Amino acid sequence: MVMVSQGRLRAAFARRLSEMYGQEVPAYRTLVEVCQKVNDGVLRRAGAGAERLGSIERVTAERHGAIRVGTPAELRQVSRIFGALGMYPVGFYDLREAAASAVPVISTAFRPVAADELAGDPFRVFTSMLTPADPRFFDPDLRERLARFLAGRQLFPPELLELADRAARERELPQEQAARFTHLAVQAFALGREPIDQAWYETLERISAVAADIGGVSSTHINHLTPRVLDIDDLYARMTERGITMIDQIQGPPRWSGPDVLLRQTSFRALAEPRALRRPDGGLTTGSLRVRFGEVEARGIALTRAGRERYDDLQARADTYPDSRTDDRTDDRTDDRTDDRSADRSADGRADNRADNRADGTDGRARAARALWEREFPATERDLAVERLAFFTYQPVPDRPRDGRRPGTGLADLIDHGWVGAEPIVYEDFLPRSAAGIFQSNLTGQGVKDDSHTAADYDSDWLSGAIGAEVLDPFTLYESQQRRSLQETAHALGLPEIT
Ligand code: OOG
Ligand code: NI
Repeated sequence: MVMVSQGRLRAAFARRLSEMYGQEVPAYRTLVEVCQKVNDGVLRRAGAGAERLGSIERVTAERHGAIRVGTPAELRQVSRIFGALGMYPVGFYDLREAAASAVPVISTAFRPVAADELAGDPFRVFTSMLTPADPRFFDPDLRERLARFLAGRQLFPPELLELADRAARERELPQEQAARFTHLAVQAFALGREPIDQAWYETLERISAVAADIGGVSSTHINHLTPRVLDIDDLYARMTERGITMIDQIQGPPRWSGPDVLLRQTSFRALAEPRALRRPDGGLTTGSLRVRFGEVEARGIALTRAGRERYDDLQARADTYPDSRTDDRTDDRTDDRTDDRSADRSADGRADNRADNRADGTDGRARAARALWEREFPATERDLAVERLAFFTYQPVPDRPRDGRRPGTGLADLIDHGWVGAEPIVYEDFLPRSAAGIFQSNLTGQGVKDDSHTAADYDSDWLSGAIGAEVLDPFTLYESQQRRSLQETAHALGLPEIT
């Protein structure tokens, strides 16, 4: 019997999901096509350097999706399905606080955690769950009606869940069952065709478009599927040239001359899609809803807690810059300097200035952010490593000095004297502020959030309990990968430890 491993099952699912989404959302196909062109270009210009943060095979296949569910019971089922694919909940995101408009959800991301699984196919799904217990959004009556509606729907057929449990238990499925699992799973995440109760949908929409998208329909759906691009500024410019209106900025770190860190994302607005609606009088009509959108991302090096604090601080300071397009001229000095440095950047095959003019060159805040980064954020991988601001795996350099000298134990010395090499660890997670920005850019209205009520408490432990599996801490995962490599390197060099 031919068996399909969890890793291959995950890759197959990601591929099939992408085919389904491409059929349903043509703009997604354009996005993938443009990503491909950009990535080919970077590969041509930068050669092996383009693969510093993952092989081109990984990057080409790499996607993340997002889904939203209503209850802990639904979330547990999602967890069983992704568990079959070797994906586990990592990270807790509270978007109720991160977003300015009403986004009544908490989230985690299901993803592989082992380095070899991530290198194979890192498919991940940002998964949000409604927070009906939060009185800032829902009054007792609506909470009750929501609970009743959600209890009455079935997102996943029992056969899918049984196959999922088997795959998780046996860590593989026979080919035939694997095909059936993939088919059912892809279907479960397609856009629902059942008529939507218009009055109920609109009731929820007044509170929050996200609440309506989750609790107003009888199924769940992938609301975007995000490819990975190696030069997001170039992509932004090309999409704009093709007449696709992107949100007005790229979320995350600014474009700058130093290493890519964390995550940069941008998106285009959900397209209006026809949906069957059931009117209050029982008749059917066709309406249009905007629930599926396009997003693209560039990934960088994972930051340590200290690095992340540095990042958050720089972002907060950049935010205080007035967002005005007339500020450009006041900033000339900064501009000269950053332009000098971006010349180096093109030399190693990165974005040219073309994208800069569009994506952030006309935006005072983005330029300020960039200037701030050029001034304050370490500009080399080496500095990020020795200042313990980013995560790396370390290994002994094969042709290290063999002159009989004993190396010291300090990381900086070991790197600088050619004993130890550092490979960046890719950031595999999400950023709450960017996620909130993505949610927000797709909402039709602000919704209602009544701050005279106290927020309902939800945290990572609560979510672990709801899922029935521990929500893993991303920092701990990166940290242990780095620590293992430091221990092995120390051992290989005959050192007691590396400090
Ligand atoms: C999820 C938005 C978050 C990201 O990439 O930050 C997200 C959603 O809209 O359901 O996918
Ligand atoms: Ni996303």
